[in-house]
Amino acid sequence: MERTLMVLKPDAVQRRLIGRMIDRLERKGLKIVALRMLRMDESLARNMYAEHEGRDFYEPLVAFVTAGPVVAMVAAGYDAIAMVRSLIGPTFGPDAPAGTIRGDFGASRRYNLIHASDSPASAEREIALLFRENELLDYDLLDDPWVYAAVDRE
Ligand code: FUP
Repeated sequence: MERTLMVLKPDAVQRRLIGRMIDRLERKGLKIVALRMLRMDESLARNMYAEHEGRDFYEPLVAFVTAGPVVAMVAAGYDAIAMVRSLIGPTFGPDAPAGTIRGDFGASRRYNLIHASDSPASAEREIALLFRENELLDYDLLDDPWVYAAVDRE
């Protein structure tokens, strides 16, 4: 199983969307293995988005994600990284198709509601930034045998 990090950003918290966003991940079949609410400080935000340092949107992005509480979570599932990326949709609401989180809830080119890891390497790095290994829970969900068939587990 793959693990991926998601951050429900300050606009999602302020707009009372976190329940509906988590619901979409759960009903897809993803298993939440860690979840906590926090206020990102500047150094955590800069570190999380280090690959964008120097870009014109970097400072506004850091200001945005530190502007209020966020919900950080780790989900596990087969192919979880790609699956979550397709659930959240393209970076900005105006471009994101209906049916995706950003497409259904977002209308901004700055406030884009959710972050999700885009590769196994970034998932590993980002999970370590926000959670300790012993905070990632290892447990079974009773419906897993009906969420995934044998072919999905190969
Ligand atoms: P995504 O992976 O879809 O979250 O998007 P990127 O990794 O390309 O960008 C990371 C964050 O930078 C996005 F959430 C939003 C922000 N960003 C901008 O504000 N302007 C841009 O032109 C590109 C990204």
